[in-house]
Amino acid sequence: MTQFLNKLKQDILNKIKDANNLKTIDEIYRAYLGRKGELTKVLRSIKDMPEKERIKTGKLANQVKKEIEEVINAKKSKLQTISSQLPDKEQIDVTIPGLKVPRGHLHPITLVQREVEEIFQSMGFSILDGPEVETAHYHFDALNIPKDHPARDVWDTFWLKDFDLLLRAQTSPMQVRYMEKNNPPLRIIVPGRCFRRDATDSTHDFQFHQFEGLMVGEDISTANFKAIVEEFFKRFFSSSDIQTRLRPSYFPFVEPGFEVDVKRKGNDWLEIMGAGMVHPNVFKAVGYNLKDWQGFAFGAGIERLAMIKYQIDDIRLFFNSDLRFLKQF
Ligand code: FA5
Repeated sequence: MTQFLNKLKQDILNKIKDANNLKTIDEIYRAYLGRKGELTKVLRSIKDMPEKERIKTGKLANQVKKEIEEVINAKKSKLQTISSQLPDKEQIDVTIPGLKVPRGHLHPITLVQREVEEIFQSMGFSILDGPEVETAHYHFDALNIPKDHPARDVWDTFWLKDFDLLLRAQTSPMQVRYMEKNNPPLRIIVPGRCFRRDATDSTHDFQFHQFEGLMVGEDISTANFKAIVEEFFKRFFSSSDIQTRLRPSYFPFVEPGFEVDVKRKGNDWLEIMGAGMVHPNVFKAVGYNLKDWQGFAFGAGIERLAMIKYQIDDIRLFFNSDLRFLKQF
């Protein structure tokens, strides 16, 4: 019996040593020290043994039981400490794939603006940025729109109360700012945001983007303007049979003035830009000698270009942040 008990003790100790979770420890306890456990059975049988045997085996069996209980308790508390430091949900599974951070992408208006810039850059134009808040001088007076001129009403927009400042309704003031500081020959493009008190509809918003174009030299003519915008449309729409038309129009800062329309899929025309030959009064305002220089200017709507290119029938889709729309670009 002594031999049997020593062997049993060794087996139990080995199992406890190998156990690496609380559930296994409980199973070991039940298997040996539970009500029907192996060691419990031995302890129960002691009372029926002959006296000599009973004393010897009883002493050993109780020692084994005490020792096993101590080792089990020690192991249990060790495992409890480990598991409290590492709760189940934080256990690391190195096989789980990493979390994907969804990447955004450029807004369609930014994409179109960059495309416009690239095309004009390849034709020798420089790209400039201008202020979104303008003075009345650059926005009106220097553009041949004096205070009492009815054309002020068209661009009379959001004023900053008590200051002579307004949110620009067009990118044209940058013509003046640039020519004041630079002499011809020059070719520039100025993309940027504009603001108007226009009622919104499918082709008008109160906030939109334009790009201003300006080319001045000794003999820059309407023919040059036509050639450059037609080349631009051809490249922008990747098509040589895009239909455009030039209509006479009026802007105080050009003479003569035009508007350029592009034919849409549904066969109607959409106005894309205002344009014309720079008015002598604008050259005067920036200090150019009228006899030396002539040139053309234009202001085109970036949303309108994007609408034709991507067949979008409502301009308001660009800024209502609907991801179903934006994800298509
Ligand atoms: C102008 O703003 C002139 N500064 C253009 C110009 C520049 C003429 C240089 C001559 C020389 P207009 O108001 O037509 O013109 O606007 C030009 C373009 O901006 C329009 O053809 C259209 O494409 C776009 N646009 C104007 N208003 C809005 C609006 N509310 N929403 C969206 N696009 C608009």
